[in-house]
Amino acid sequence: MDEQKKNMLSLIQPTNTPHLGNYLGAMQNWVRLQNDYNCYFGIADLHSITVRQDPAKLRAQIKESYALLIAAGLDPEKSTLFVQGHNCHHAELSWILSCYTQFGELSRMTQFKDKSAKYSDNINAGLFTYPVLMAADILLYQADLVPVGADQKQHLELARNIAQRFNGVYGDTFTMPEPYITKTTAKVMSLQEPTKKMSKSDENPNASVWVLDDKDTIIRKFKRAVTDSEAEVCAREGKDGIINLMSIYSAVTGRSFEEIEAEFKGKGYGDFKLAVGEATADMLAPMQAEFKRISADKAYLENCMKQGAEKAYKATRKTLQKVHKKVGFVVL
Ligand code: AQP
Repeated sequence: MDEQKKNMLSLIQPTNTPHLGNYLGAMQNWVRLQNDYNCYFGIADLHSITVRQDPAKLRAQIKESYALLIAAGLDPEKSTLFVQGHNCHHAELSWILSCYTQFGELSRMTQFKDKSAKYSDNINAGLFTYPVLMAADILLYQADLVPVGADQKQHLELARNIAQRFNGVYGDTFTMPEPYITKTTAKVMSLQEPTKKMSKSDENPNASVWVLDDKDTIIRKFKRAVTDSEAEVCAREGKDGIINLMSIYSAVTGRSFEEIEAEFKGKGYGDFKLAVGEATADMLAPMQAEFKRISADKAYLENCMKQGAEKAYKATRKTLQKVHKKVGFVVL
């Protein structure tokens, strides 16, 4: 760990194969950030079981997501790449922090309201206390910065409130985390309902582009993307589908909206959708090839996971001991 650098932490849930939104909004940025910060990037397996998972599938997805982080360009030597459940400190701090979190605070979390409506047959306590575990993830690593999407802002605010409360009672214990917003973190929307974000749990097979989809599948999904009845590629109000495709094309090619409008002036949506599909598939191809190569080397992956677990454990031991001392536990 470089003391001069700030700490950054972010996790991804292994609830499915990551989609294009996870890649453009998170993974790609993480790769850019790994040289400038002490980075802790992890697979949030503990969070994922708030929704019922098939055990064999979950295990495969944890390994797949972990391999994808490396395939995307994260260096396990430079950053700490870990699986959350491999470091028991997360669950332990989460319990302690839950005793410093008010029931009312958790009741106000919009994600709890949304998810309990979506999974009404399984409104478990974990779904309710999920933000406390997220606070523990962040505070455990003394994270200065947390790259968050708009959907996670409320949870980060709660983590800050918990830290402030704890520090207020016991003196400086936790670093106050700040949100890290990158310019390129455009939210990728569903290809079928462009007012809804692209999501791992979307059941419509044409709504999300998975980062491991092959070129033909990617192009087919873009061709079926919901747009509008006009035929003009431009970012006007009410053209959510086209704006989403323009944002994706812009993120993938680096072109501005003006340049995109000029490129497709006088052309139909068919040409535009094909171009977005091809550019996306070409961007993902090197990561897919690298994923194939890494996944074949099971010993390498397991070794990286073990090293990541050790690094994560070591990085967080001091914080947890400090917390134990402050609350009055006997530290051996
Ligand atoms: N659509 C998106 N556009 C841009 N960024 C996104 N992220 C998620 N969806 C989009 C960012 O990806 C990181 C990891 O997210 P996560 O695994 O915690 O998943 P999530 O936010 O719960 O997203 P999903 O994929 O929609 O999962 P489900 O369907 O299970 O709720 C985060 O940095 C997130 O902002």
